[in-house]
Amino acid sequence: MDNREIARLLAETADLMEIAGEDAFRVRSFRNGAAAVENYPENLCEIAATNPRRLTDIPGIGKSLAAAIQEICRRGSFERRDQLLAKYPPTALELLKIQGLGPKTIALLWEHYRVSTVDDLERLCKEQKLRVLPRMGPKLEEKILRSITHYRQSAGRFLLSFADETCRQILEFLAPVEGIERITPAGSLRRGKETVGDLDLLVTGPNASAALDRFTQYPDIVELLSHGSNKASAKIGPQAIQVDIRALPSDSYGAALQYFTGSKEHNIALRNRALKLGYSLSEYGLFTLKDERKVAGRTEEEIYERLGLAWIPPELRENQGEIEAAAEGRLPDLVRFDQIRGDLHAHTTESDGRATLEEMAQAARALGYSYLAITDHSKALAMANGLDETRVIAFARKVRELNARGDLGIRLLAGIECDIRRDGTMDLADDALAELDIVIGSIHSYMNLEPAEMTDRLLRALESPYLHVLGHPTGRLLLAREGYAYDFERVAQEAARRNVAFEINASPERLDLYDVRLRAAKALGCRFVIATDAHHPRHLEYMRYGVMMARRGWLQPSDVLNTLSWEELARALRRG
Ligand code: DGT
Ligand code: CA
Ligand code: CA
Ligand code: ZN
Repeated sequence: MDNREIARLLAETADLMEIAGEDAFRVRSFRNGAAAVENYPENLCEIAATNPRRLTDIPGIGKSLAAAIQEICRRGSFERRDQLLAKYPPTALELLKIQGLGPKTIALLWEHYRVSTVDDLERLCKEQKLRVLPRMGPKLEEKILRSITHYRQSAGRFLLSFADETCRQILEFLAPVEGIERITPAGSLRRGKETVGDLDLLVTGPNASAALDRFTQYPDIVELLSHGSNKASAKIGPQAIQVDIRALPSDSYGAALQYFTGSKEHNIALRNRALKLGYSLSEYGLFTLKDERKVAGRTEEEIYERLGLAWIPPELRENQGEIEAAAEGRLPDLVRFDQIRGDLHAHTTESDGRATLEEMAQAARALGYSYLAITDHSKALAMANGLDETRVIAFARKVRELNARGDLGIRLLAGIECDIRRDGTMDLADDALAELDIVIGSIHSYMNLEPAEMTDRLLRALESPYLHVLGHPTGRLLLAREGYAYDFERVAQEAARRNVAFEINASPERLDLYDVRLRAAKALGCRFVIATDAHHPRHLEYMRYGVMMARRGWLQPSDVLNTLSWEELARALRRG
């Protein structure tokens, strides 16, 4: 059992404890324990087997959690969890994924109506049976129905980072097979879409079908769906993500890669263009209509070229004007990861990060960056130990001293992720903000305001002369929470006018902003920073996902401020 699975069981138990109305302190200790387990570098079951007393040495793991972990390693569950699952059906956990439905409400619905599934809940809302309960009304029923729709759209999809990591592990497992020329992920993963339905892998080489055979031996397979000489499909891991893997001859590899990369909409448009030019296009190649002669198929480039097009980067293949742009030679020169010179959003142990400033600096330097902005939370986030004015000023001084000492090997920027209050004012006084190199303003509370009020709140925030960046601008959490509602265009216009950049938050649960909004904001003259919101040195590597989003938004290096050197960036940040 790996740490992630142990963490999942602990977190799930915390959810059930919350539904059962247990002491908030105990619930939190389970949550913290789950986070500690997930981030721990060694396998906990090995420790439990060899030296169980070491478990309580792990910060966040006390005696009772250590006992729970030992029990989990022994038999896959533990007593407290079993008791709770006897009381509430496991489907009750699914209800927690419905936005706007907290554990207290779920407990109440269970008490009154024995609601335990999403379908039950939907029926009750439609029959207007929620509004008769205390503190509930028609508005809540409406909101829950909307959330259920969103939940169903998300069901069966996975975060890009999860799909990417799963793919990496499979590729590693297949690496020893000999006689393979290439294995490439296609589908939505190759296009860098923020959520992925299933994985599509393509293999070519004289021994490609042996890769399929080996794939069926992958240790994490929970269900083998099919296995032939050209294709194998299986569901993998506790989340049962589906993987389709295809073996292909080299002379049609490009055609297959093009076809299985999609998107479906892009393919349909491309096929129509082929027909107009006298060709048929399929996963086997590009053929003349007249005598079915194959004219391209080995590489993607030769297919696009035959169709009079520049090669189109996968991130653009959504049939959003990329084919026209490729025909007219005006595809954007998309920003690349190797052009990123620094990260502009990172947390440390000063607030809710897990590493010290020095550790974060070292990790950023290892990535080859020339600067890193430390942007811990401000005081409104008391739970995260946010900084007040006094601490901000002391922190800015410390950063200046560290930079002056000159032995970090990287330039640190003193920053803050300043909370935007309900009324749109900044959580910190101007004289403290003035001490900082970079100020990100973010919303972390009152996310359900009416759109007009939320728009005013953001416009007011943009008035602050110290604000440089609007952090995670939609507030969405992928597969969990929709962004808050406001007039995006008005806010983007005002951000452009006041020279406040939009963040592309690269954290895999956020990826915020995203393609459509990026293009809209760019058209209005906005500029962007790509930043990871790292709470751990490892998270700095999420930058790649942020760059994918930027590319999906057609952004060029000149649109992205952290492609600049620190000196240029400092000038660009200065408020105009
Ligand atoms: P996903 O898995 O839902 O995140 O999205 P995709 O884009 O990976 O879709 P998937 O796995 O169903 O299919 C992979 C690619 O295969 C898709 O992007 C385009 C191609 N494809 C699948 N079905 C069709 C189809 O009916 N027509 C065309 N033209 N292409 C298709
Ligand atoms: Ca797919
Ligand atoms: Ca597929
Ligand atoms: Zn934030």
